[in-house]
Amino acid sequence: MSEAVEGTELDRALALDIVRVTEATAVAAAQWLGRGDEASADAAAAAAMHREVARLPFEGVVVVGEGEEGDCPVFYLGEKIGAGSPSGAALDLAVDPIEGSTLCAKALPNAMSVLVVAERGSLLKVPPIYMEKVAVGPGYPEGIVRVAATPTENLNALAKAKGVRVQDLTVCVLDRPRHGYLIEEIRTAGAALRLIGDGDIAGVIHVTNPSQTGIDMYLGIGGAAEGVLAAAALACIGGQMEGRLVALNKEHRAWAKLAGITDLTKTYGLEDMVAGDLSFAATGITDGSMMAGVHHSPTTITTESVVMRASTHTRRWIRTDHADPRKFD
Ligand code: VTB
Repeated sequence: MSEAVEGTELDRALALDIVRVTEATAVAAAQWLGRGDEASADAAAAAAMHREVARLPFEGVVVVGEGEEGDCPVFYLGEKIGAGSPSGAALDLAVDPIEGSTLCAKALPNAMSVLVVAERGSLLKVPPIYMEKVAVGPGYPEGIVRVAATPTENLNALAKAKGVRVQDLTVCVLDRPRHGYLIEEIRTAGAALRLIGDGDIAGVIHVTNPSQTGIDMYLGIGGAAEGVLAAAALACIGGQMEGRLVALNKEHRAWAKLAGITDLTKTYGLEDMVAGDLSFAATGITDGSMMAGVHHSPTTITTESVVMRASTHTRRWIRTDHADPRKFD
């Protein structure tokens, strides 16, 4: 990662500011917890995040957002947002007001609010399509897993590097019909599976700490936006990841073209997805293995967040008692 980041706009402006944003977003989302209404939860969270980001002292450009201009009211790709800065510094923004809307609507674990701010031009711009992903934690030889390799090849390589049997490895995969072949191959190879309903940013982050999470590898096809956000987290924590965009239909191909993606077979390494300094913030909406969710008492709302920085690998865990819940009204 770049070293000339001390004193940059990114350095000065942000760590706590961006946590305030994800906190307010999580609190807004939590009002819809367990209501079975993903759309209202998403709209409330996006509006809260938009309101808070608009107050920050930078000019941000949305590069990973909610969709194309005209398709979504806020956080469309290319939207400029922020209160501006005297130096005119511009930053890339990648947002996911609710990672795991279904988890929020069903009050299931691991829904969280995510915001990444990065040096201008450093984040891969992805259309709202899919990405095939493979990720492992830090400490392994470079290139140990590849998106072009078979799941069995990746498992064998990881087992060898870790000095264990494939049977001792656990792979996290989104539980989707499209992953039937993948699930079968992983089981045949002998590894265990952690099947998750949603939330593949958390799934990828879990590979960075296998002794605690029990997850050694992330595999499969999830959102492309979530892929870049997960890559941003790994840039802060360490670990390896590759991604390849997946267009399932004509509309996806058109979106990819609009985003300037000409080669859908290209493999993106971590540094193709996140090329400069960045800060990553996430706040739990529902209780999860990384953070607690939003909790209410009669006088206080409590949130738990993490904010991390790529250039320094600093990770701060922040528990906040919001003493005046009315400010979220
Ligand atoms: C995943 C998951 C997200 O989208 O990226 C998924 O991690 C991919 O899309 O939480 P499908 O649901 O179509 O499989 C989310 O569920 C967010 O919508």
